[in-house]
Amino acid sequence: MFRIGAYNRAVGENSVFALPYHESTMALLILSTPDMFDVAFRKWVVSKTMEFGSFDDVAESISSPIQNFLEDRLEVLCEKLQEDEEIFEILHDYSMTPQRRPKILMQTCGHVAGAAFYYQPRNFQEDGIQWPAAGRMGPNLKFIGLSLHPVYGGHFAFRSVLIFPNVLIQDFCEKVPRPILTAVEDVREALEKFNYNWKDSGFRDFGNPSRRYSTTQMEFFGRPVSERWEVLRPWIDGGAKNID
Ligand code: B12
Repeated sequence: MFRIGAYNRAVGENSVFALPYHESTMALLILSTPDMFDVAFRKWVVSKTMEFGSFDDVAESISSPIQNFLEDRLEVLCEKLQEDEEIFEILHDYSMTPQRRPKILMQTCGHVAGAAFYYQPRNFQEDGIQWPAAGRMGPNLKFIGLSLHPVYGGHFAFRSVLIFPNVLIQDFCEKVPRPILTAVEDVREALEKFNYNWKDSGFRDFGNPSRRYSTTQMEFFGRPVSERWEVLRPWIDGGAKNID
């Protein structure tokens, strides 16, 4: 939980990312943990296969399975809030403005809420050394920061933020996030793995997480979107024995 004012102060009150709410407005950040995929999403894939008749039919009809699954799950929550006549706005990690700018910066939210420590490259530079080295990222890609969670390391994702414009929590004090890595070299290594080798999920293990993604989940998120459905086929074809 955090106040919009705390987020706006971090991104810069006059920045394009500042959100237009009273500074004491309550916001709730939703993260997904390893079980989101390995338990809940798996059940959803099985039920969709039964509904559509075959795995191939589901794969053909649903192009963004994780997004679709999360929308189904959040719909239940939103209906409940609407029943209670609560006014709220929901922003997702993938919510973009018409100019294709993220509507909300999830890593900043995570840090401000005290949920996950956000390691930003600019804080780990050294005088006289050019780090990160120029020219290693693909076209139009920036060397970006990484958030690490005290329990999950990098085995989690930010999903959504619920904003309640009528709920003002003036006296609330956000939690301070726990630093996960102490040595600057470890931070640089984690950031390099996240930016140069994210497909192998190695960055997720920094901070010694006690809960981790399954191999299926790591493979799924390491693949291009068009190849992801295929990773899930064993869930249906092989039954329970193919679940790790
Ligand atoms: C754009 C984006 C991409 C793009 C571009 C990535 C790139 N390398 O250029 C694409 C689509 C390619 C991409 C790919 C991936 N992404 Co991505 N991506 C994003 C997205 C939507 C926005 C990031 C962004 O543009 N930020 C804008 C810049 C300006 O923000 P910033 O640098 O933090 O600057 C702000 C802060 O510095 C703040 N600030 C200033 N001072 C201070 C002080 C403090 C204390 C604080 C807290 C803040 C603060 O103010 C600045 C703004 O004014 C976020 C989701 C989201 N909505 O946030 C996910 C996100 C960063 N991606 C994520 C991931 C996991 C990935 C992938 C690994 C996907 C995958 N398959 O699993 C890959 C590869 C990552 C990589 N290293 O490139 C995760 C990272 C999770 C984590 N643990 O940190 C995020 C958060 C999504 C999520 N659902 O969790 N991604």
